Amino acid sequence: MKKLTLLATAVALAGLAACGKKEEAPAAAAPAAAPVSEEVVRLGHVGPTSGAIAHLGKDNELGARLAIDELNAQGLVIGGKKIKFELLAEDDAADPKQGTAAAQKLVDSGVKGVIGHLNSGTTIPASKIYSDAGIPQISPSATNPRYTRQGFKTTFRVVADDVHLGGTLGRYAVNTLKGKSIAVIDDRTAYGQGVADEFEKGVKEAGGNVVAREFTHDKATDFTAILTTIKGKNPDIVFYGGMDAVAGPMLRQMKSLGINAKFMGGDGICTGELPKLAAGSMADEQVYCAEAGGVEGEQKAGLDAFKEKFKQKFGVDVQIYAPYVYDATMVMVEAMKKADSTDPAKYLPELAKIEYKGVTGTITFDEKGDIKNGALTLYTYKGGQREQLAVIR
Ligand code: ABU
Repeated sequence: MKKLTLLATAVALAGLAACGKKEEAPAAAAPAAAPVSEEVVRLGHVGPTSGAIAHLGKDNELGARLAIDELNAQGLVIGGKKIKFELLAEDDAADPKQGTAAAQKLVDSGVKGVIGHLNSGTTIPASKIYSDAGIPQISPSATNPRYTRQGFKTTFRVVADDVHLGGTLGRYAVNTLKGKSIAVIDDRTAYGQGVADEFEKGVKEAGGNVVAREFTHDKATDFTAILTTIKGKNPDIVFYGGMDAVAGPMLRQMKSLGINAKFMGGDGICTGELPKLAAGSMADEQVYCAEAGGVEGEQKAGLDAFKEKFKQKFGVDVQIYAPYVYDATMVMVEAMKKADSTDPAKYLPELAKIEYKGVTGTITFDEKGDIKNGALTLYTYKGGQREQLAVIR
């Protein structure tokens, strides 16, 4: 508006000057409009791009890169400035200490928002740093409920939490898979232990029987002792709360010990990589897991198109949460557009009340910052491929 007023004034002055001349001179050319200045807006992404689940951290990071590339191609003008987004991608190696160091580095670099982290164990401690700095954070994959229950105004999550995920899987184990005796293992991380606890509650709620509860850790490779104990209880289902990098070798060792139980897990094992990590030890329809989101009907076509676009651009398949990272980035920028500002204090209120139709469905947040009406997608594996069973709300 200011620019238009200046332009009109300049044209009017040129007109007045022309009136004062005795001889008709050719009309002066209108001054060129001042170029829109450019603002570089830094957005952070954090995930484990090194270590045992680097394939998942890279999957997430590529989701952010795709969103940033598309946003930059749009040539957005926010607050009167042409915006160029710059992605600052940090590796937290799924380690809580590295997670807080990465968070501090991003805050010090002046990011206007953060997408991440991937793991609950890194996302929760990092969230205090972002909250203290007033920087909005959207986790695309951390499912521990504690993350959004700390009273921070800056924390958001675009996936369902472990209460929903673990509880649903627990009831599914009893009601649908007809599990009579169920063993539960977790990796003692914020995610693994939390989702296993919720699974156990779901099993008990449905009248099922948990015959063993064991634990390992997120870097373990040998499960002989706990699997031997579990074998002695003869379970028909083994649930593992943890990530695919541990679940794969666990499945191999279950097979070599002759444990033929079904194997269940949350979103941490529900990846494209699991069959490779299990190295041929997964029978068809032996493994059941759930992604903490999902779409059906017409929306499914949008998600499928995203996966195709992702493969075209990066030459790899989506592992699990890249579409959620993409949407989280788009949602954050949508809030900036609505506020006409990239200032976190100004766009945060818009983010809290956003309604955005993304490739993973409609994103709106409740008062804690959790996605409203979050979905789960149940999967099994056949022929080494993830196969969708159902989307549940
Ligand atoms: N939600 C599974 C993987 C990430 C996490 O919550 O730790």
